[in-house]
Amino acid sequence: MYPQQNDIRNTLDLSGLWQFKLDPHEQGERERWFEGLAGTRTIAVPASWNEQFQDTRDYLGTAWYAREFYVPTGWRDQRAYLRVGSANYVAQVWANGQLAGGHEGGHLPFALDVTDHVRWEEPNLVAIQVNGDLEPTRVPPGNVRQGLGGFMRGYPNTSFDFFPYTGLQRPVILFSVPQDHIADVTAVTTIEGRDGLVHVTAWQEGGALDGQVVLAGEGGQWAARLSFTDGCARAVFRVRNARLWSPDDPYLYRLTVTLNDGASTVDRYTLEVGIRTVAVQGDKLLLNGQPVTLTGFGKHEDFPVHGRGLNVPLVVKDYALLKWVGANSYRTSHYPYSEEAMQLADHEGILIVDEIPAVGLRFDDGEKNIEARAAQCRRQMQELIARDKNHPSVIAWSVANEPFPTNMIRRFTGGGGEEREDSDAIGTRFLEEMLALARELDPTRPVTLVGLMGGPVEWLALSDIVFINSYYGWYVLGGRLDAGAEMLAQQLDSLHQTLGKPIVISEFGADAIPGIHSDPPEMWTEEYQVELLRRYLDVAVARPFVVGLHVWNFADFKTGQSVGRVGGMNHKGVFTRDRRPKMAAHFLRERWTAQEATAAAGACDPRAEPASSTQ
Ligand code: GCB
Repeated sequence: MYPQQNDIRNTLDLSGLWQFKLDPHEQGERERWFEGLAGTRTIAVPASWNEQFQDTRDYLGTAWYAREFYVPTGWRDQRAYLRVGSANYVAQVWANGQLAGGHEGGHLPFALDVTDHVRWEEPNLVAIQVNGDLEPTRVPPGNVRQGLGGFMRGYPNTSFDFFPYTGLQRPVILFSVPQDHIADVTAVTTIEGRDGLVHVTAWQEGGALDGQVVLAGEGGQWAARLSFTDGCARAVFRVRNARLWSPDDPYLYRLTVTLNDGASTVDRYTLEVGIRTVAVQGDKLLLNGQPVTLTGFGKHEDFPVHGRGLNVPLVVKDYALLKWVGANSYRTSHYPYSEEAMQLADHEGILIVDEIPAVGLRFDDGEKNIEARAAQCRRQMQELIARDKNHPSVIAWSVANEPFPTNMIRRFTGGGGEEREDSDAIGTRFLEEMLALARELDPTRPVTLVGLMGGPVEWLALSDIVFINSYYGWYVLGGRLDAGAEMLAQQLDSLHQTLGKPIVISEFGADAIPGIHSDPPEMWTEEYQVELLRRYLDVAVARPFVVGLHVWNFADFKTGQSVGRVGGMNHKGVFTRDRRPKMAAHFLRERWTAQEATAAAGACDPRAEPASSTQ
């Protein structure tokens, strides 16, 4: 659970300046650096380490962070936890020289019980060892053996198209809870007629206390007793004429769970709850029983200097720009984003497709590697759903981005890619397993995998909603916008005919270097980017089964260096990296905000070209 400061619980944010030291020869543990770091420099946390110094840009190996802090005396009777929001990729934590635990996986929080290590009335030392090496067994993978002898390979050698930022990228927080405490709360909402039902499950740890749950918001306040059996208790509230959560009205009720020992309140935790449902029906995506069309982007957590580090003002700015451009949604491509981003999405009514870092997966490098990645994907899926299950903004889980069929190159080059290979069958099992796990952990949301253009239809068929990345007019049929649009239309129609499910075009776009222009449009110009987006929007609008369009990308973002990435950047953003609009942003705004106007007027398809614009 996200740490909370209230009258009982405490938090101490350790963001700020830390000591930092690279450990390229892996000598730190042997030399007991966890007892104190010598010869350090000072670094900011949270932030990726790569751009804070010139010599750390491409360094992904082991490094150490350390800092001292006091624990408030008032916490003496409570349990204390150290919580790391994100350490990319693997971390070990020492408290006062004692190993407290570790974590693998770069974008999800972990909390370690440090109660027994705390020193009262004197400084405490925390040391965190982080390693961000790219390895085939990690998720996402890197340094994967590839054909072509390294020809045209990028640097660093990722299996994904974004810079492998490394370090303590989200806040490190010390928090305390009472000995007997609320361990978890789940709120699931359903709708019956005009009523909203809020189904609450609470878990307590340590005690056999009684509890109470109170829901408050428009229409009143509702309370129920929680009696725990085996640490678990349930309650259901019926909210008459509920004010439903939606992008137009992201209304949140407040749900407070308390534990008491008869005389006093022992623990308290408060959640914000949006009453809403998500469902797939035939080829429609429904929010609160009504068809919804996703407009938006694939994004990245990316900005100069702090890299992938949490930057709350940037989260706020990005959501303001999403609204400005008329977007209602985005995908957390290609890893879970900060908890603050999820909270703000709840407040602002942004619909989120929440993705684990399973990008660049292949199924042809041996059972050992494949199983290591599968284990990691399972863990990340469990941790992600545990973290984000209560956010009304999260409308779907994505278990992978562009898993790669072995015969892909042959599929592209027309060399008979239709025959199936063993590794495709391994891929099918892998993806089936991940989707089944997500469905089991959360039966209330649709699940998807994001397919590679031209990838196996049998993989797309496994999803509840078909997500497909599509680069006609760019990687395929580059320079040929009309031919690209024709291919897109054919592919969509054939997928719809075969699968009969709603389709989201989850990536499409063109790189555009800001300020480069041409008429007629040519690749890499702002005009070409606009014209490609226009064609995709036009093809989609004629197909009601296309329930979402996510442009790639919201903003330009940093990648490794390669021949396809000018200045080490992917320039498919409709905003520049510093959030200035390109022509494409203005174009989308014209299309997507006109959609609101026509929708409000009760007109036909809201995604249609506004009457005033010229073609
Ligand atoms: C994709 C990937 C994304 C890349 C994008 C591109 O299909 O999912 O991570 O950045 O293409 O621009 O090549």
